[in-house]
Amino acid sequence: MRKTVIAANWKMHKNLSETEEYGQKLMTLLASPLDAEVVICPAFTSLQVLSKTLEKSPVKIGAQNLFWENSGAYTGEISAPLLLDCGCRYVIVGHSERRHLMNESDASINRKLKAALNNSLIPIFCVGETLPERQNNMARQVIKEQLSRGLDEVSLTEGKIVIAYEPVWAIGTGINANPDDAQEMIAFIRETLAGLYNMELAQSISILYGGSVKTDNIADFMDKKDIDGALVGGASLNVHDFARIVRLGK
Ligand code: G2H
Repeated sequence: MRKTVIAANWKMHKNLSETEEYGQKLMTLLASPLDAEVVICPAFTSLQVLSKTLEKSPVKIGAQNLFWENSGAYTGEISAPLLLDCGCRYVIVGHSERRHLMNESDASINRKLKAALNNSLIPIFCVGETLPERQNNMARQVIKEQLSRGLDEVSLTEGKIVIAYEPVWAIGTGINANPDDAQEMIAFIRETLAGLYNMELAQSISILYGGSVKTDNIADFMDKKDIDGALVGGASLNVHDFARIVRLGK
């Protein structure tokens, strides 16, 4: 049985008071037992306050990025031990906004995945093709390369990583992927993981869909057999919408 994971990616939104208010409201909205693992990934500046606000709740905290060294003269960077100290259990690695806006390469993503795993943080490793890549029938090849390069020499055991399939053309555009297409690509990701590792491990890894997930489409994604949850951006900023997505995503 794979774990259902519903993760919020707040991106560069919410100040400290908005974070605290959201956390308190979420506690009341998700007071009854949860079927899914719920993860909130706020900006670095909100990690500590959110972790404190949610300390009595089963909701987990994640960061949106990390640096691969544990400490040192790396101005502006944040390490895995610093994230753990703020209460993080998860960290997003390789989000397309970082790949495209900050020029993150598969090689740097690989170092970040290793740093997260070496420090017992669970990476939410994002992969996804752009629209031209999809239109040129290159989606599978791109995803396969992102997975094999990102996971190069990464040893994995059950429960240590979550993968998110986020087609770049569906991110923040309001245009979600067709759930059948998402299922097909996520099944392909699982097949690729089976080739890189083994079928048993591939079957145990939770693979999420991300890209314009909302209250009115989450159930269609969750109906698909290989889709184990969602990485939710814009719709996670409203606490009522996010709580609804969590309940619909079980
Ligand atoms: C994709 C997603 C969250 P949104 O970036 O990672 O954002 O749901 O706004 O498309």
